[in-house]
Amino acid sequence: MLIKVGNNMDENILKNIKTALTKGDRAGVVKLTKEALGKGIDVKTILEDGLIASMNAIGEKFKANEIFIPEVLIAAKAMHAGIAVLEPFFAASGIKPIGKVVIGTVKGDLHDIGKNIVSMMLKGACFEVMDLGIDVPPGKFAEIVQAKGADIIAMSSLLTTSMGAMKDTIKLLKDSGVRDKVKIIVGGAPITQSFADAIGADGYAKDAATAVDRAKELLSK
Ligand code: B1M
Repeated sequence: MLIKVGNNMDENILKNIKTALTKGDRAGVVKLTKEALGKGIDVKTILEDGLIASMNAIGEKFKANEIFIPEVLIAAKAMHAGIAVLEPFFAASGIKPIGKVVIGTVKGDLHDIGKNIVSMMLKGACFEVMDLGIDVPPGKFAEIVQAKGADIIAMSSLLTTSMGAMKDTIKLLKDSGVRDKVKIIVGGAPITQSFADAIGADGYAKDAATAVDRAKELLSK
């Protein structure tokens, strides 16, 4: 029943998905994703060559300052709508998440717009994401790693006053004996590579697209 993209009509649908996603046309992405399924294009191809390829292109444009936060957010929402159409078929297609990320804005900090973009882009790149929300105490990160396991902890901070909570979290993970079980990525406006190095994080990302790249790099190590 499943076929690979092999003809112009199929390629056109994937191209149209890309155009719709780039425009942030949520209804269009949903319609075209359903159409692609209806034409028998396999779920993995729609996901990888349609939705993920489009989101990667958005990430590159964002990094190059060709588009900005609002466009990324709108595209990410359209991407989610497309993924929601495919989700019921994932298990049958053998698509597995490429890794599990536990994300949160650290203790004392209520800013979540950037964190949510990072979260959405990670989901778009096929990571399983557990979002702990805002004002997340160090103990919560440690508890989740111990109880549920994770490949990556991703911490966001927007305030100079909350940056220290990242260091506290890493210390608690060490004290709890789980530091070596996870990779840690940090980011947010006041965070720098040298701060990340100083607190012993494994990676720093200046924006959401780079966070996806870092997460992939860390998993491949
Ligand atoms: Co706040 N705030 N705020 N605020 N706020 C800032 C951050 C501030 C720079 C404004 C200023 O003074 N110029 C300043 C911080 C100064 C500092 O410490 N250096 C500030 C302050 C002081 C405060 C309060 C203390 C104000 C007060 O009450 N006196 C207070 C603190 C509350 C608290 O958190 N405890 C406060 C409150 C708020 C609101 C609630 C009103 C609101 C937040 C709403 C929300 O998030 N739901 C708010 C907002 C909106 C802002 C500004 C205007 C915008 C932040 C934002 O969402 N940017 C901000 C000023 C500014 O940036 N112009 C400001 C857009 C977002 C997409 O960018 O979050 O940087 P950003 O995320 C980027 C990257 O940083 C990166 O990727 C994202 C996308 O590419 N990134 C990661 C983020 N997390 C990452 C994690 C990663 C990797 C990359 O890996 C894990």
